[in-house]
Order: sequence, then C-alpha cells, then structure tokens
Amino acid sequence: MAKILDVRGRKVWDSRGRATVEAEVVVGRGSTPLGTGRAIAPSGASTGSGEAKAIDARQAVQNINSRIRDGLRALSASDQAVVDARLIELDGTADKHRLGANALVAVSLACAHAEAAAAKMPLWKKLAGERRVALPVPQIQIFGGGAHAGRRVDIQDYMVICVGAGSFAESLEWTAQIYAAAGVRLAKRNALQGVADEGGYWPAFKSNEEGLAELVGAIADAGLEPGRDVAIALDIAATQMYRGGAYHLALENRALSSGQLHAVLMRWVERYPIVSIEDPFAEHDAEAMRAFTKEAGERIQVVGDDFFVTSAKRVKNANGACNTVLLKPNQVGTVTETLACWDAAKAAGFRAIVSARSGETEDVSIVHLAVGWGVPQLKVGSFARSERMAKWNEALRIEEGLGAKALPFPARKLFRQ
Ligand code: 2PG
Ligand code: MG
Repeated sequence: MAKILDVRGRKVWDSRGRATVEAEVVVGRGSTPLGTGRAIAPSGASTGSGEAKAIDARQAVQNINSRIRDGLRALSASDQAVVDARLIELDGTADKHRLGANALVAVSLACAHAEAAAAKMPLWKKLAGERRVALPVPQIQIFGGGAHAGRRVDIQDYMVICVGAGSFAESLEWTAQIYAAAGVRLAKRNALQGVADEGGYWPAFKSNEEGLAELVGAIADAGLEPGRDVAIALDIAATQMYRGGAYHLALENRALSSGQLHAVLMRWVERYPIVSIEDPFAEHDAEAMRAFTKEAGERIQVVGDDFFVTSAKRVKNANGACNTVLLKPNQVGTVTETLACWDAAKAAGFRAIVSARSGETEDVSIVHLAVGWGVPQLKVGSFARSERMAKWNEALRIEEGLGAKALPFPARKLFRQ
C-alpha cells in the first residue's frame, strides 16, 4: 500500500497578489516515490463567519513543514478519509485555526492529487472510479460587485447559465459572446470601470436592477435568447449588506427589511429569466431564507454559501432553508469534509455547485472534484483572468478526453424541465 513519503509547503501568491499556501505531497512504496501531488489554497473576500479559518500564509507553511509533515509521514495515502482525519486531529480545533484551514486544504488536495498520480490517472477519474461522469454546468460571472468591486454595486455576482447549451464547450462559446457583448454595451455608456476580482466587469450602474437589464441586453446582443438559451444566476452575498437588522443597498441609498428584500427579489424573479439566487439573505437570517425558499424554491435554486459554509451538519439542519449547496473545500478545510457535505446535500434532495473563491490561482483541483464526484454545477468566476480561465479550460480538456463516454451535459435537464 502506498504511503506518504513527504509533505512540503511553500508560500506562493494568489490572483489578488496576496500570499497563500501551496502544498506538495509525495506518495510511494518503501522509499520509492510513485506520485507527487500539488495544490494551492484559495481565499475568500465575502466569507461566512462559520468558515474554517485561514491563518497567516507564512505560519501555515511552517506548520506544513513541521507538524503536518511529521504527522502524515508513513500514513497510508490511499484512504483520503484517513489522511483528512489525521489532519483534523493534528489541528485539534473546531475551526482549524491552529494549523490553518489554508494549510489543511492545500495538503488534503495535494494528497488526492498524489494518489491519482500514483495510480497514473487524472484526479477526476480516480474519484469517479467506475462511475460514468458528466461535465458540470458552469455559472459564469459577467458583472462583479459587492466585496469584489469596491461595493460599486451591491449585488456581488451577476452570472449566466447557458441552460440551452448541449455541452460544456458550447456553454463557453456562448459565454464568450455574451461577455464580449456586455463589455461593448458598458463601454458605449461609459459605465465600464475595469474588471472585478473574479474577472467580471466592474460596472457603474445606477441601480442593482440595471445590472439585470444589461445582462438580458448582452445575452440578446450575442444573438441568444434570454431564458431559453441563457438564464441568469445571482449571488446577492447578502451577509455583506446586513447591518443592524436591515439590508443596506448602498447604491440605491436605502435599507430594506428582510420582507422588503424578499419582495424585491421576487419581483426580479418575475421580470427576468433568473434560475438561481445565492445567499439572498444573511447567514444568520434563517427565517427569511426559509420564507424565500418556500415561495421561490419551486422555480429557482436558492443557494446557501455563507449560509452553509460547506458544512454537512448545517445542510442536515437546513429545515426548509435553501435547496442548493455551494461546495468550497477551503470553507471546511478538507476533501473528505467537502465530500460529506455533497453527500448531505444529496440526502436532503438538494442540488449542489462546486465553487472557487474570489482569491484564486492556477490550481484546477475543484474542476476535478466536480467531475469526479458528479456535482452537476461549477462556479469559478468570470470569463477573463487566467486563474478563472485555467479552470474552464481544464473542464474543456476533460470533456474532450471523455468524448462519447461522457454522460449527457445536464444543463437542459436541470433548468428547462
Ligand atoms: C462567493 C465567492 C465566489 P468569496 O461568494 O460565492 O464568488 O466569493 O470567495 O469572496 O467568498
Ligand atoms: Mg457566494
């Protein structure tokens, strides 16, 4: 059985120019190396308070090169659950602040990669085993806002889902056209201020709703039919605008109660081809989340990000709040706990979306997790900046490699029943 021969950490830099953690794991038999895996921890800007805690990157690297290396060496690498259980035990805290969630997630993912390398397989295939897989449906950001764009608009992500696309590749073809069309529209109106943290345009809108109208316009400009070919997904990231019991829409200079925000969102769902809304209410506003899911949940995905923080336990206790779970490995700290959350989502009859963070790198591990585990949706930001494109392009390679062996692309089934 393969054992962990070595674990190394190093400080590297992410898409915001901030320090982060890379881990390398070597597995082998006796002293012969069989495979090396590498992974880098991402980082969020709009984080939920229940997330596992990242620590200073230099300290996290030191922890990898000392306590984690000592604790993992000679451990059987073939069982990810055993490796992750050891990581959790070594850290010993509920929120992983001792060794750092950034250290843990990098090592956990690097172990998965090393195992796959030793088996001479891509990670997705190692995870899928004999199961046939489909490519996940991408949610792709066109306009960025909230904490990712100086709060110029309050809504964090205005995204498209190519609900009529027949393949992952076709989704990207359509998105390229929409992204270009959106840029032309904004530039014409002098409303283009650059790109936000995830590569979406940083717009100068006068209201949050204007972003929806512009998105519909861009879809049509691209020669596609809003609703039929391409639908809209939003991440309100409402925790970010919640203060003193009200939701503050700074752009519109007004504060809304939960009930008023509920009414605004329902009106948008009526007016625009919206199929998914993430974090429509703040992480602790469970009652509002329940009321909204009750009313809108039959028609759209109500996605919990800050609300679930990739916690299987929180998903099990959802009690009518949300119907879709965002899966971010660094929110919880290890591959095994992320998988447990996906299992909990399936058991609850929820949908799920594997998601990147706003601070990212060239690491493409999450694409492999989504494909290998059969998670039907993927969110990695916009259609610009290489830390985003690296992931979309990796999915293209996987789709091409699968060819006719892939299960049907699930976009139409998920969104056009
Ligand atoms: C989110 C993510 C990605 P962050 O809120 O879904 O868009 O942002 O990584 O900043 O939490
Ligand atoms: Mg979110």
